[in-house]
Amino acid sequence: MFDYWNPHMERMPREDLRELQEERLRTMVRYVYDHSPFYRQRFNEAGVRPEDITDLSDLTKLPFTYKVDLRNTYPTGMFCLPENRVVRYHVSSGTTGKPTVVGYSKDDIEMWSDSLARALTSIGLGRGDVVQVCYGYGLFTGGLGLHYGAEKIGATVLPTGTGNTERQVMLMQDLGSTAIACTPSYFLHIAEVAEKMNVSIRDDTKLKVGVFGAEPWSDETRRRIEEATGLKAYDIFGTSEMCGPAVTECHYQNGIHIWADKFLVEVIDPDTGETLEDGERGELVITTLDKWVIPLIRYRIGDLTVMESEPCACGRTHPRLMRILGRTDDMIVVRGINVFPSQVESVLMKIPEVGDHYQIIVDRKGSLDTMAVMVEVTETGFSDKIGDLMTLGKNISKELKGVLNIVAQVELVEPGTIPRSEGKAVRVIDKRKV
Ligand code: DLL
Repeated sequence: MFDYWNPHMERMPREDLRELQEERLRTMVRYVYDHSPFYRQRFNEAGVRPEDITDLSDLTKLPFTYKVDLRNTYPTGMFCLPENRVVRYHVSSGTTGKPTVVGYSKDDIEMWSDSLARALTSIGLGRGDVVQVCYGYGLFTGGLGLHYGAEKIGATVLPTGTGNTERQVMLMQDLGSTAIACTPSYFLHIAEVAEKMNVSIRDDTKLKVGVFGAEPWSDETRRRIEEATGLKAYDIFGTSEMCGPAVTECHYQNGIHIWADKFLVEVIDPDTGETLEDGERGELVITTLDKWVIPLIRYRIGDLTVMESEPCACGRTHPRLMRILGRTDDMIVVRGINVFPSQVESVLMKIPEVGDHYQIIVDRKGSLDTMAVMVEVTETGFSDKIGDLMTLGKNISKELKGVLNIVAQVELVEPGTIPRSEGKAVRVIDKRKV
């Protein structure tokens, strides 16, 4: 049941993988130098020439690239192939400034689908599965990415996209979806709507696998989803710049397998740029080894993670990313203390009376930052005994203080109060920025 899509590549001995990476890196560095005025200028400024890069130890000679480079060269200034070789565009919105445009050649789409074919196979999907894709279709990479990956492995795709949640539940039942792909926050909403429709995901549908990502989520949320619905909930990661959703955990759920023949990953200290060791938390940097319209060279994705290079129990030899904590720019700084929404989520989801939805509101009173956490309480937890709720509020505040070392004002609200999302959930409202 848990097969390999490409056993030769997925189980390749580390030494051979390294050689393959080196060969591909040399080719890629020469390619971008010859095809992109942007990269040529960057390399020239850093005083590095393609022939200086012979093996992986030379990687750090190459300059970093950043999201702002894509913005500054909007729309197609970083493309290495002419536009008539581009078969698709995706555009990521971003909250400020110009969006980023990613172009794909036929080979780029093939590389992306192949990456997902390996990933989806590793979580037991294949022919006979019905994969309901409820990521957004369109400029966002989630919908079309999963769509092509699932078709490649011979599964049946149900391309419902986002929204119209009652109809999602009806089609899930009527067409027998066995897997669902969406943001974890949207899945929580779908489960809630199903319950209101008297549909039990566990008993009244064939769903067995969730492919959840595009936003940070915690192991505690995973546990809740699995316990409430009987699904196996897998983490999927990707960014529009690397292609889109591309890599997942395998059925051991022990880190995201990042295909080393396609993506060369480093984890660095975000402040100094120094390469970190396995097990150390830092910023993810990606060099693409098989992508031709917009190759990335030492691209600072901005997400914080921890890398593990030991082969996984499943036999795959590629490095693993041990959960993505969030982007450095998702981090909120409250009174000088760094807080990631995913840390708040981990604390909250351990408390049984707390529902699945929360929101963090940061503000400034005078010169002092304040942080409030709006927390939905479960139907059963929401007793009308004021005393119980006060105790719960105090407990949550104490737990948050213990982990984050910050005093947060906890506001308990009734189930259904916090707006639900169909895509990436809005976890933080930072009123200091308004
Ligand atoms: O979110 C691509 C995607 C679609 C991934 C569907 C997974 C599933 P962007 O919109 O460019 O692309 O956003 C990428 O989202 O840098 C992370 O900060 C965050 N992110 C994506 N997956 C995860 C995850 C898509 N599994 C940004 N855990 C990334 C935590 C994630 N954060």
